[in-house]
Amino acid sequence: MLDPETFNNILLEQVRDGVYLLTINRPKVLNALNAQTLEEMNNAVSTVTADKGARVLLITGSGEKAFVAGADIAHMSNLSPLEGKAFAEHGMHLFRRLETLGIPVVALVNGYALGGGCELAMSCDFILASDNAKFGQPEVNLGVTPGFGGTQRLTRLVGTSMAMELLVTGRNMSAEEAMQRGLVNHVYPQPQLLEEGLKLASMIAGKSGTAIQLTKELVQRGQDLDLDNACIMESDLFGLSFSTPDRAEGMAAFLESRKPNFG
Ligand code: CO8
Repeated sequence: MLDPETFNNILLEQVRDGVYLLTINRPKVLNALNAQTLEEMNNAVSTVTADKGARVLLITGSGEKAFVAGADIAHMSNLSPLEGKAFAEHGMHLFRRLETLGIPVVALVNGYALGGGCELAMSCDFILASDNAKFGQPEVNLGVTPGFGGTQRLTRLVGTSMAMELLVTGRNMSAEEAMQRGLVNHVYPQPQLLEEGLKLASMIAGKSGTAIQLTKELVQRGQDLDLDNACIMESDLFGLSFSTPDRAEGMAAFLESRKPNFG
């Protein structure tokens, strides 16, 4: 556990070599995100970034009921329009940071992922869910729009018409439906979710960190480019990967019929 004194609303642990687990820890309000929680998450991301041995960041919620049930409605109910905009920008900045972090970020969605919770999960590289997870953007019920990227990321993930249905009805999706629609990669029984997440994280942590970093950059940046330019970028970073110690180790290991040790 890292500096437990520093955080009130989250926990950050290095659970295995190179594998960090960030737990949003406000179970009494179903892990709702207020400004302090966003700030603590931002600081946690800085801690992880500063560790050159970090390989994977897992994000989950405390308890068995919720990942994150949204932005904190009590907090938002007192905000002026400009404060609301600043709060949205705070979340946007953090979520974009997760999306562009040099290591994979995996959401372990262990219950409700609504509003800002669904938006947080969608800003991770991919989502593993427990069988009791529920996803939705219920902001229409509160008289506001999504504000942490929900209209944009949901549309990119499930397509315009399905995103519109979900956004204008505010209905929840089960974990199974979310998987069918491409939002979730795998669904596990609730008690197995963390263990499955750790297993996957350990597998990723054994691969080449530099290759993963460049791959993530290609996938993230390539989405906003036309195919010609995206493929040029891929050739460039492929070439760049030849300058790394991981390339020397990975190819030598193959030729010597042994497992690579990427350190
Ligand atoms: N914010 C604050 N408190 C919450 C939230 C939340 N999002 N969700 C739940 N809580 C609290 C409840 O008020 C309750 O507190 P208390 O025990 O003091 O009454 C406690 O958590 C337990 O919740 P419930 O009793 O309601 O539990 P249920 O099992 O009956 O229901 C639900 C669970 C269905 C998840 C229900 O709590 C619910 O509908 N929550 C709100 C979901 C929601 O609308 N989320 C979207 C919020 S808006 C948003 O996220 C916008 C993001 C962009 C922000 C942009 C910034 C401007």
